Formats: sequence, C-alpha cells, structure tokens
Amino acid sequence: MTRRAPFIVVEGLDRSGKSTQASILCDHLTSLGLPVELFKFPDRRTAIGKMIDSYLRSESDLDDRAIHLLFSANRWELASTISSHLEKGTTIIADRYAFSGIAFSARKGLSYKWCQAPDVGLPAPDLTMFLDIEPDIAQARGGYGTERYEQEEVQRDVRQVFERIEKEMTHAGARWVKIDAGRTQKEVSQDVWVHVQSILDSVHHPVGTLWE
Ligand code: NYM
Ligand code: MG
Repeated sequence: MTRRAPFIVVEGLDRSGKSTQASILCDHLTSLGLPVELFKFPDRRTAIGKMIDSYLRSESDLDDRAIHLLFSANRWELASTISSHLEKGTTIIADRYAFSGIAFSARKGLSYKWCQAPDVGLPAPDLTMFLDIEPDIAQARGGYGTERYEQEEVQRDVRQVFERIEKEMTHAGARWVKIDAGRTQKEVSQDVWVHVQSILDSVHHPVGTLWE
C-alpha cells in the first residue's frame, strides 16, 4: 500500500515570498523523485475563482461575508482532489489556505469564529509555514500591487490576526512554524527545507480534518 503523502501549507502576507518559496520547494521535492502538486488559493481558474478574482481587482463589489464564503467554497471545490492526491502518495503544497481566509476577513471586523466556521472539516495540513515579514519591508521590496488588501495598513492588521491563528493552532497541537521571511531567498528556502524534511517521514496517520 502506498503511504500517504504530507500536506504542506505556505502562508504569509502579500509580498512575503510565499509563491517563490512554494515553487522552490515543489522543484526540490520533484528533483528527489517525489510526486508533488502545487495548489494556489485562491484558485482563480474555477467559476468561483473568477468571481474572487473580479472582487480582488475591484471589478465587482461583494458583501464581506459573501466574499469570505466564496474563498472558502474555492477551497472546498478542491478538497477532495487534495485528499485523494495525499492518499495516493502525492505531496501537496498549498500557497495560502484557510488561515488567509480567517486573517483577511477577520481584520474587517467579522468574528474570528464566524470566519473559521466554513473551513471546518477541510483536509488539515501536516505542516504550515508562516513566512513572516514586516509590512514595511514587504512594501519596500517591490511594492504592493493594486488589488484589494495590498496596503501596508491592511497587512499590519492581517498580521495580527495571523498571530492569533498561530497561537490557536500551536495550542491545538498543530505543526505551525514561523519563518523570518525578511532574509534572502536562499536563507528562507534553507529554513523551509529543514522544516519539510522533519515531517517527510513522519506522516503516518490518515489525512486529518481542520478544526474538528
Ligand atoms: N485572500 C486569500 C483572502 O482574503 N481570503 C482567502 O481565503 C485567501 C486564500 O486574496 N491579498 C486574499 C489574500 C490576498 C488575495 O491572494 C490574493 P494572492 O496569493 O495574492 O493571489
Ligand atoms: Mg497578492
């Protein structure tokens, strides 16, 4: 029987280097001959993803709760694909996940628990790496774009919600690590690799579910 593969999530503020690190990690695992798939949330290619994309570009307006539920639905539409990959032995790397969902919506004043609820039951990551960066450093790095939320003030608030998520996840026994993303790409990817290596052979139990 194939052993099930690990589910790895990379989280962080905008411009923290998540996508770069997720892709370096994906290449590294592939070079070792391990099957791996990279998912990015939001996945803007699906019908729901297109609505999210239009909202983020300010081409449409949506109630705060409605957009929150769409982000969650966008994960749910891929949840069974993620689980089946894991069970077949394909490592999954997700560039953002339910934690971004809580962080970006709770900062608007929606209750933390309300924001968490729609994602309860999703496949649970075996390792979440939060790429931590000071919003002004992220800004200085090449600047935010023009999408919603890409402003230093917003990112500061979002970072505070992430701190709460980190506390709650750690308290619940989840493997959550904070990585200083204000360093060079190479330093960060070396750290990422150390954390990933530490779980590669220790994933034995069935895929968990988030917050159940
Ligand atoms: N975002 C992302 C949310 O507000 N909720 C979510 O559930 C997710 C997954 O979308 N600023 C926000 C965070 C980002 C924005 O993501 C677009 P990206 O990774 O920049 O494409
Ligand atoms: Mg972005």
